[in-house]
Amino acid sequence: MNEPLAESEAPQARNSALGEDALWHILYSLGRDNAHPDKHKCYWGLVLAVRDRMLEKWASVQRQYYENDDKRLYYLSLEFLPGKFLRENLLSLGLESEAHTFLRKYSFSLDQIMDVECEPGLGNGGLGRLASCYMDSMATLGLPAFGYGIRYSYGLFRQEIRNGRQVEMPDNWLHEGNHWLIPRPHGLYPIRFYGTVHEWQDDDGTLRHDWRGGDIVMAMANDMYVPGYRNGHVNCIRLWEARPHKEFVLSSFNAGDYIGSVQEKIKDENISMVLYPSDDAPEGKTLRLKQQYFFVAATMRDLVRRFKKLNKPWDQLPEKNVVQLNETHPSIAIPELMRILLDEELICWEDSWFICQKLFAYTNHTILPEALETWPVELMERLLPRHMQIIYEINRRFLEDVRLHFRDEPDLPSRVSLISDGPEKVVRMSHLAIVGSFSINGVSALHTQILRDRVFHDFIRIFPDRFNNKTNGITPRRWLRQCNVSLSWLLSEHLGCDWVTDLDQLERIRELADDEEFRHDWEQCRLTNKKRLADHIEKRNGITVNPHSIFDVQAKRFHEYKRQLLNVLHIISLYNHLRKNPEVMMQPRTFIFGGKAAPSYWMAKDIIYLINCVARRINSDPHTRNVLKVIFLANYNISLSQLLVPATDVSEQISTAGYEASGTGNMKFALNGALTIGTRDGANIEIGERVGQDNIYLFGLCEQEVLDMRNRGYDPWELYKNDGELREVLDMINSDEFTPGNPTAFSGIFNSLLSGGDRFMVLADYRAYAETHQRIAHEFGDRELWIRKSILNTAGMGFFSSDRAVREYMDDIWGVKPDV
Ligand code: GPU
Repeated sequence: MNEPLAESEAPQARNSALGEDALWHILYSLGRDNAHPDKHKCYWGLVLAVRDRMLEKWASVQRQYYENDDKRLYYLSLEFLPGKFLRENLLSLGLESEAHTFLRKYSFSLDQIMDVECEPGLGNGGLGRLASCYMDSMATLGLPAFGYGIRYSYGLFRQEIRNGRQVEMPDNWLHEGNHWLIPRPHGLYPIRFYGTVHEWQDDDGTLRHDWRGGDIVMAMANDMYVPGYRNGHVNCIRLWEARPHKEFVLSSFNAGDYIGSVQEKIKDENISMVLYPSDDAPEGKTLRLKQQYFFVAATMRDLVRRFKKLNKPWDQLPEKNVVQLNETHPSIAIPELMRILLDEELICWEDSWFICQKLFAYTNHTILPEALETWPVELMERLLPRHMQIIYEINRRFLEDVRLHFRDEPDLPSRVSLISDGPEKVVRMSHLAIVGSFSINGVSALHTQILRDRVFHDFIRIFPDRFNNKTNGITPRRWLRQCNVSLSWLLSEHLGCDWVTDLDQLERIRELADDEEFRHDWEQCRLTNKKRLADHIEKRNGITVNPHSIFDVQAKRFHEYKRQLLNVLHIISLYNHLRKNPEVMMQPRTFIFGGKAAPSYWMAKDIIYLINCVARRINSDPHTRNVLKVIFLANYNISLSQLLVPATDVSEQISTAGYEASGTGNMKFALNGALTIGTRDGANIEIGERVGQDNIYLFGLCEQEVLDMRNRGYDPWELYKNDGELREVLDMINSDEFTPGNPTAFSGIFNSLLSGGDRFMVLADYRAYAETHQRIAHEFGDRELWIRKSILNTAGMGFFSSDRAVREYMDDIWGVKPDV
């Protein structure tokens, strides 16, 4: 993303062997003896050799963008979750076998050296992982696209389980340095906070504004490269890191305040220090708003700098660029661009606003009211005084328009206002994003419908053409080809290799579901994956699980709406049933959980504790442990997910209908041949349509029924009274059954389900859930039936490729074209 090299300076493509280059780098780049490289040296040597090859391609692709005058896409996201790089990059660049040859010489496997790599946890969950899947597809489709985010020094915390409870440990992922990331210490951008706004008049007498003073923090780029799948294309994700402002530090030095100046330096670097560990529920802290503005301001500088080099008039900015906002987190980009155009480029309001509204597009990822971002006006006024003025002016003009067009609806302006009048005035970031964008999309059909009908209903009438749906997708490279090698081989044997970039090809295995030999091979692949997971569980948790049991997995962030509770309640009732009927034949089951809770989300942490207490009790009961196991895998992340996904028989997607915007874990499991037990929520509905209703287990209240039931007055105590099995389970939770000597350990959970009104309708869906599980256990026993369903799941999942999703964005929203 630096200046493109002139043709004569262009590097020559590498033609030495990958292994030779790795050895070269061990000596000359790492400064280590390369005579008998150990695992670490082999890993880092390989990384540098792979990186060389990516950089060559990247440089030529950048040159191409300029030469072809391409329209560029800027994808702004406060989170990215790329997972480990080495294997993925080898795969994309077609360098796997060369890497194997090199490693074999030193008796290492790729698996072994992958242990050296640490995973960048620069995101919380679905939203960050989606950004990474989309970056992969953009590179694979050859789009002129740039990812932008923050290089957090500390990623999402590492989760340990101690005495059954989550403990958060810092994730110092950069402690060894990281050669996948290239820092660019030259050409830093100054980013301002606080300060004051001065007014002045230009020669025409127009009132102008100038934001001055305050604190300056420098933004330094760190570039991370994303190769397309075997197409010679490489894009880049630019992650900004906060650096101290030199002059400021110097002036303090001169004043003799050495310690004071060092403290200032530390304060400035804080901005990019740590990722906020909340998901679907923003924390209204000043530092978070600083992070948002910091990365957005630096990004808009990059965009404007590149545009200016083209020497085109400003009204062509949206013809040559488009900015996709991943949630409202980067939506301060809208007033920031207004500020640049108005105050620095001295363009008039109307033209500036016209440019903005044609440039930005906004993706919404949640309808949870507590997750819709707002910022106190008072904070915004202090931290970003000019932006607050601009937001007021955007709002004034917008509301004037609304009043004009909707004369007979006097309440409408206050409902759609960018600023809400409560006890504390706040800026509603989603309203800002809607008013300032030409496209607003939801992430599944149901979610977009809910945005239309409820959450943004007023805006649909004001901007009917702006709203659209883009159902999420996942990259088949990481989520099938890489994580499920055995199944990938089987697929390629029958389909050829094109499915990796054309996932609809999977349809062609539908007919093989009737082929006994294919079904046998399919089952063997699944068993291999399950054994690998069983080994991992044995190593990590010291518990032996039966690879022939049903592997039932719920792996995702802990949130009440995702209802891990519903799952545990059912496990306890299965346990009760077994104890009461020791002679009963039951399909052996292994229930596996993984996921982190936000450190301040007490209820979610209690649910983790409950699962671990129930697991301890069940796993140690000699009467049940051959048929029932409960496993909590600590520190769920992308790497662990890659191990879980291909080994899962039953995928738990059981959010309260209407609450999960889309879900993407649901897609990963089904793509790998798991059967879903799920509610009619998010993308589950569309998965059902694609894989066939016979091949998915949908249960429980649908979104409308949830609303109706709540409106009618839902009383969880009624269910408690009438369902004896459920009551027994709840009473156990409300006693010291799982926490001997401490009967109140889970009273918070008990109360939330009963006196608290059961906001997420756990009890309401309980019976349907338990019955569905019974059907699953029965059908799992019929191997032919189950494997057939498993194959039909994979066969139907082509639609959920992120290549399809990105193509839809490209055609309907971005208007960018592949350049390969
Ligand atoms: N999501 Br908002 C997050 O992971 N974090 C967030 O802060 C917000 C949404 C998720 C949704 O919960 C999930 O349903 C969706 O699949 C995912 O974003 C990607 O769209």
